[in-house]
Amino acid sequence: MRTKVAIIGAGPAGLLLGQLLHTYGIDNIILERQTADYVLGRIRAGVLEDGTVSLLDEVGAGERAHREGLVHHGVEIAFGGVRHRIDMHAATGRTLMIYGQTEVTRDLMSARAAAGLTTVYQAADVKPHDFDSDTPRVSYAKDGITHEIACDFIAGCDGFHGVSRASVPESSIRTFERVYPFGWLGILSETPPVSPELIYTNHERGFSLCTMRSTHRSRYYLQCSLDDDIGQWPDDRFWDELKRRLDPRAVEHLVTGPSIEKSIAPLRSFVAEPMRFGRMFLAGDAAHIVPPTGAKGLNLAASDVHYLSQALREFYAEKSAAGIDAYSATALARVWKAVRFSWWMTSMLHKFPDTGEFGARIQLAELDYLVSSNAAMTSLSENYVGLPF
Ligand code: FAS
Ligand code: PHB
Repeated sequence: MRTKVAIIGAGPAGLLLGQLLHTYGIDNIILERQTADYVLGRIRAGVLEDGTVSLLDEVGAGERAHREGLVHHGVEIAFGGVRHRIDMHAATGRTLMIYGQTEVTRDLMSARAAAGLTTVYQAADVKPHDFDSDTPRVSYAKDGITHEIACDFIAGCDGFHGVSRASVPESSIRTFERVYPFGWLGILSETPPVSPELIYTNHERGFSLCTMRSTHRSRYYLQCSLDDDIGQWPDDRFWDELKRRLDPRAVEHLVTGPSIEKSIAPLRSFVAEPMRFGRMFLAGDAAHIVPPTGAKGLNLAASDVHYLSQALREFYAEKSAAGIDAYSATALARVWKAVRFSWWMTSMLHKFPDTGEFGARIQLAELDYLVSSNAAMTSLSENYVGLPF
């Protein structure tokens, strides 16, 4: 089998890249380790930057997002029992869309199927080969038979635990990492959101986030210990702890109900440099991870594949390698700004056991300055709505 671009991973990065390349007339195949249902079953991001929505529009997969997504003009930051609104639209003229990653993935899968493009699900033992030559290839096993795909390029869109980055010789890659001393315990419930916009709360018991997927489906997060096990968090305990961290008005409006999903995610900042190795490119979580506090993970995957698809378009249309040569530096420039912002939001809003009372006071000073300075709120807004591609 032969294709122009072999994409490893059918998460948002791989699927969006596949559709962008198809739009530009560049043949591609996606190899995915799991089943489509498994991929759809992972509950993850909820906030789309307008740049991400524009890419969905560009590939003809944005219609349902515009119909069902919620357009938000700001968020609230709470501390000391008081909520403060950050009017991001007033500060930037831009908006956010609340539309779950699961739905983005579903829409991209539908668009791909409608275009008759090949996605091999349950592809086992996927391996990139010879990506430091002009004749890269990818092998995989399906139903006990080993297959090989000859290609011009390989796109490693296989997430943090994927095979692509792991296939790069250690001497050719540098990684930068910070692991946070806590996790996020997330719950999904068929209950109306506690407030029309997101509420990020800094509390002495720990961080909490009130978000949503629609006007009848809410998502809540609690900062939790890395030692916590999901079995220790029955729904009642989750709701009781959330109420202890929320401001009085939020507690009054909170509607609780049975969880339809509950999971604990560790938090880390991670960047691999470079993001290109000969004929193989990394994009999305395969190259970087951010703590979800800044709502950047999915949106960074989108900007990576925007840059990569433009570079490949230029290569095939104009026989120029300028774009693919510049891909890593271009993508990393935006990645590191989002890593910084996500680290800053996480540092400001979470309880850090090792920074003590002094650290807690510094956080409150940062928060107090933020909500009393238009310049500070504009800076937060610019980063949250998404820096330019
Ligand atoms: P993904 O991990 O989504 O997709 C990679 C795909 O590659 C997967 O389908 C995987 O099965 C496949 N794969 C892996 N190894 C393979 C192999 N060897 N062969 C073939 N296929 C392989 N971001 C936010 O903005 N907000 C959030 O609230 C948020 N919450 C998150 C919660 C969790 C638990 C996690 C893990 C991430 C969260 N993120 C969040 C970040 C998340 O949304 C990612 O940024 C986003 O999924 C990135 O998309 P991809 O790069 O496509 O990686
Ligand atoms: C979500 O809706 O899941 C969400 C929103 C904002 C974040 C993280 C997660 O910062």
